[in-house]
Amino acid sequence: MNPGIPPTPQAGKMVTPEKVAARLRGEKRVLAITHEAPDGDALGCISAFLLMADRLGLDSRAYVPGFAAFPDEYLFLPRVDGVLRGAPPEVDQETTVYMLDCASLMRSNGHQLAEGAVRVNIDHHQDNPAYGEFNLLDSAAPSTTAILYAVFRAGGFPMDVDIATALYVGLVTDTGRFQYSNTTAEAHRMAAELQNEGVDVNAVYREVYESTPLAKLMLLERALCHLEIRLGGALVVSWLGPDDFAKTGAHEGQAEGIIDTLRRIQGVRVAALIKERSGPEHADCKVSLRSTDGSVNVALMAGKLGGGGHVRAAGFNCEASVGWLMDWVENEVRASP
Ligand SMILES: [Mn+2]
Repeated sequence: MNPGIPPTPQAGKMVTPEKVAARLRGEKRVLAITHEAPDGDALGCISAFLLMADRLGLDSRAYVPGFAAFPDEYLFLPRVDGVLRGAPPEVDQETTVYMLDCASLMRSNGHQLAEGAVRVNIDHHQDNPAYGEFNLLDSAAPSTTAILYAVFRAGGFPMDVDIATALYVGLVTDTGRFQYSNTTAEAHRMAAELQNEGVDVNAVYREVYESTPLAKLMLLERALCHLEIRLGGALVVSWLGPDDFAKTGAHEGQAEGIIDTLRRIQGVRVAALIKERSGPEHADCKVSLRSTDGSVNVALMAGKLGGGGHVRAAGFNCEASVGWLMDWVENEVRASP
């Protein structure tokens, strides 16, 4: 069998927050996993999960694929500094794996885990194929931390200010500071409840949105220089190459958020950012897609090249040139209704 190609996931059992809470309470060892190139929701989940595991007296670890540094704005979250990187860790029979915010097994290396590992899949991506043995999926949830919060509440688990803050970081970032279309009344209620637990909203704002390293802004400048407007303004596409990272001193994680600047441009329906990565072993591109009004389903687009995500935010990796990918995205957007 080719180890690079995962077996087709069989849809597993759907479970409730109460079921997951009961299971969690009875665990001995847990391993939390989130997707490569983690965002605020992914790292908020990891931090909140590990902190809660401590409070429940569980032996816990966390793993994120890849070696690229995490975005600076989330490094203040407790426990993210101890996350395992690189190849997936060994998992014994007594360990349950909690997959958090992972739309697919591929993007989280979950398919490389030891045979027989029990996976609890907790996620809000609408294209999640329920690959876990147990699945708690809610595509209406504004963030995966919101689902985790439902689990903690269902179990009557003790909250504290650090756990609440980690959950809040996932919520505030995945809702675009409570401005995206996934910002439900429930999202505001959760924010209010977390604030009652002691979350310092302004302190989180300063950590996440006002602690930008200069190198990151210089990377944005480069992305704006490479920007191309296509399809009469409906598509904005830009790219960053190894040179851009070298000249600014920025690392890959610092490209997060650039796509959100591109999508702000008047008249844009789809924004795309292509990051060209060249390593000693392989060169590939990481493509991020955003749909501003939801009229173009970028999750469907990303799915055609092995990626996935949400209707308005998706991505994929591809071994193709920047020029080819720009044209491919243009053709896809032109062909969509
Ligand atoms: Mn998320």
